[in-house]
Amino acid sequence: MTSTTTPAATAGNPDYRDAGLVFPDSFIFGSATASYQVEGAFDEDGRGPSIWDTFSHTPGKIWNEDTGDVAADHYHRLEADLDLMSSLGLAAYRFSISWSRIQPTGRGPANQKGLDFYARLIDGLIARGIRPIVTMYHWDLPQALEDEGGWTNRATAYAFADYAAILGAAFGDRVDTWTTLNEPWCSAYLGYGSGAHAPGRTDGAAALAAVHHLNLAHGLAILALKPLVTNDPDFSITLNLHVLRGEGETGPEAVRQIDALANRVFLGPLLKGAYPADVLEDTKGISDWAFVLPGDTEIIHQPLEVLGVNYYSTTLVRLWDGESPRENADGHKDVGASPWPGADRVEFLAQPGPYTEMGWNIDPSGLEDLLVSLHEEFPNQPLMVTENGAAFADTVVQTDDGPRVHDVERTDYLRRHFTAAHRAMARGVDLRGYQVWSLMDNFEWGYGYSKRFGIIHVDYETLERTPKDSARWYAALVATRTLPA
Ligand code: IFM
Repeated sequence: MTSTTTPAATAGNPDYRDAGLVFPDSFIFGSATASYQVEGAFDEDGRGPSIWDTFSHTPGKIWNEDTGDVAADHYHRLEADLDLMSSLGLAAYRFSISWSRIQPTGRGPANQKGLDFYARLIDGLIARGIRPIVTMYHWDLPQALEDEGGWTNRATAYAFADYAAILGAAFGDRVDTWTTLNEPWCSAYLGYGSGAHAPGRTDGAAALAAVHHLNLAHGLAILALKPLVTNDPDFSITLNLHVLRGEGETGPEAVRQIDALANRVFLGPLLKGAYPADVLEDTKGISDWAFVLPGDTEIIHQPLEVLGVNYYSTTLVRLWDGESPRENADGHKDVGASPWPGADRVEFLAQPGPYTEMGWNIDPSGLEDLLVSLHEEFPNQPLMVTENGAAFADTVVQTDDGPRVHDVERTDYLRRHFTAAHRAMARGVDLRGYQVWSLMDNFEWGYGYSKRFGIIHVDYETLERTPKDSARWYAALVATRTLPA
């Protein structure tokens, strides 16, 4: 998305700590999680294995050999977690549905116990006045479908549409927002390109096929859902668009290449009904894109009531000169192959701090830039921040008021990013809401339980929940709609 030739260009107050900003009454404050990251109960009530069960149980793939078998045990602690959301005053909860809880092998009849769990969740939210924002797919593909080729197989997109129809028939009267996919960039390029994520394949051509089949799955799912819903929901998809900064003379060309692979390969078919010509050209040595069949881009190009945007940090790139030691701050050398098919000359540069515990630079100007540039390119497209938050090393301290987590850095991170969002709205962006990542500490994929993103602390021994100071700060923001000092 947005590109500049100087890193971290910030207009106005570079601190992004404006106080007293007021969000409109209609603004939807919420928080987000994902099924494999929080639910646990991996083999209960008929749930089938997903690619993340297989991957996390493969030695060497996850920090400390952690798995999502128990995770935050949300499956068994649903009522208490719903009460916690209510105590924070959340207007929305963004969660994902585990496909293999609904269809254990990704095909065939619905597993009633899986549907029952999500019915309890959705009804529990509605009873508390919290909008259900459903993500239908947050990376946990049923393993049986991966055994048939996963997202490299066109049939997976059609299986996803069948799954969408099951969800539509079960919950199509009461879901507020249907989000088809979360961050298909990660599913395609980390899952099939770099191998850092499940299913762990390292094949650039497979990653590009996965991109297309994920896009196709999105369109097919909306077409399957629409006739089944009886309320008036929003249809959506969530993308982790890359905010790109270019360094030096070759910056603009490096930005173009990564923008094509990371952003426009999704935005093009989704919002314009066509793949960008340059991405096909840049990757022609890897794939002929013969998997795009006539009519596919029309299927993908469905109206979206809201586009979900996940933002954490910025990316700084230039082209490698072929001689100097090569920089690679996006870390893909650590995991083997590149997640960027066809962009072999792009170098990912370290950026100025401060950083979160993930090593990601903190730059709220990137969120403002991203929202404004999306608005400029797609002026009639409403947006929602569907994820933003930060991992920091938290400690629980005992106080006279009971256990507390004084997560000053996370609170400051959120405050600065809410300021950025508000500034974007002041510049005309139609931003409908903001879902903080994450409601509670959880399984952070390859990092296992070593990174804590929650505004609620989870003790992984006792599974006890402790709202952090950031949760108290957020509750005050939600209650007053005004950014506290
Ligand atoms: O935890 C993830 C989430 O599953 C997808 N978006 C980024 C988060 C932090 O890495």
